[in-house]
Amino acid sequence: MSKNIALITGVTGQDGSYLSEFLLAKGYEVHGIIRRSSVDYRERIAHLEGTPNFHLHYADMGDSMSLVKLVGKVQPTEIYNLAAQSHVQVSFDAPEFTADVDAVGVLRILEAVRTNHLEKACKIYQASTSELYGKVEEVPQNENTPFHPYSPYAVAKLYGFWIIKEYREAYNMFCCSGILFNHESERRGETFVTRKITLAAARIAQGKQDCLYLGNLDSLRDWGYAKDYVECMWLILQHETPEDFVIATGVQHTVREFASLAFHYAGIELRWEGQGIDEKGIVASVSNPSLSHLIGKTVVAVSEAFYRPTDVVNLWGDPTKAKNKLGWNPQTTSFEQLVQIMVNHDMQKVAADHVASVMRTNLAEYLEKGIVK
Ligand code: NAP
Ligand code: F7E
Repeated sequence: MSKNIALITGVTGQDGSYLSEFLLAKGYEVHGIIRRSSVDYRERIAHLEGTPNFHLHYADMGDSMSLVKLVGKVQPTEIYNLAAQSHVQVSFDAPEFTADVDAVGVLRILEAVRTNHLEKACKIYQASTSELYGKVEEVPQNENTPFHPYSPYAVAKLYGFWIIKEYREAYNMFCCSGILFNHESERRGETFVTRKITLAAARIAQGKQDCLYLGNLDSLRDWGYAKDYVECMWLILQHETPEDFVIATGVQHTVREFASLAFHYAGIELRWEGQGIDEKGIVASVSNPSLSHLIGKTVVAVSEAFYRPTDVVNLWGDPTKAKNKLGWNPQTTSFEQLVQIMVNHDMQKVAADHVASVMRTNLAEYLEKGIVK
């Protein structure tokens, strides 16, 4: 039997790290694309480095030649194109870079496969997004809902979606898009709203932060667990025909609800007062007497800095097709479990960071006093 060889772009990201674990456990040879950085950015995959079937290569989504050479060298049977400038708000500040990586980057991958004559040998998964629905035209959204992208990120991803479809039809390639709704985890980037909230709740509960500043609290999202979603990426490529799928939980919550629950798991009950820019989350009660000094304090406030020029405010996915055709269970991890996993992780992380910083301070003092040489 021929070997399964996966090439993952975006391997250092949230999804890339979970997908690598998933494919390695299935016996795949996994190759990942990394790019050079002046700081260590491989935290999410550090535990996989040294694993015999796990290989990293330098390349860049903006560098066609590097992609052509790498695809030729690795001869993948499946490519998972996860690399992207994935932050919607950042795409307003760096729209051209976002378009180059998130739109033209998809074309570069497709052409790298064609240049190496692997059209029939290699399947391609494209990391598409619910952001395509943007200024939504119906709720909930399914595979037939019209697109209305509402940010430079979404417009770039729309190109990626259509170029995948075009190559499928023009060259008969097995390439598909997973239209994934927001999926989060303890590995989520710290500037996305969920992780920003869970880290802040942990810091506030441990006296390391006074207040969390957020943008639009009314925004609605369909949040799932990233670990559950990478299975779907694989299932999409194992389906007998190349098709696009919506991947979502089918359950919707506001940013405010996410924050209330995250603070709850950190031992703090919030009450909300005021409207719009003046809205505040105030501590109503605490589960532990050691936190009683927080009662009556404002721990969440709104800042215009986190409003977007255009914001997508009503995402709600209908995963019926993925459920029926792929046999995927959208409810593996509930919203409550997801928030709890993230808060528990960040409570431990903040405590560990504190211990490490005390140790660093002590070490500096000991070095100064000559106790440690
Ligand atoms: P992420 O954590 O931001 O990871 C993005 C990955 O892309 C990182 O590995 C990053 O590398 C890499 N990358 C960025 N620019 C690159 C370039 N020029 N060349 C090579 N690699 C580059 O994103 P994620 O949450 O895992 O999401 C994975 C994919 O799914 C993305 O395409 C995202 O747009 C899409 N998506 C995500 C969600 C979600 O809710 N998470 C939902 C729908 C779609 P560095 O580590 O070097 O920066
Ligand atoms: O924002 C609102 C914000 O940045 C969610 C990416 O993975 O999912 C992600 O994009 C909502 C928005 O994710 C803050 O305005 C309020 O309405 O966590 P986010 P996103 O924009 O939905 C999609 C599916 C992707 O494809 C993307 O790659 O929360 N919000 N206050 C805030 N958002 C942030 N980041 N920070 C705030 O302070």
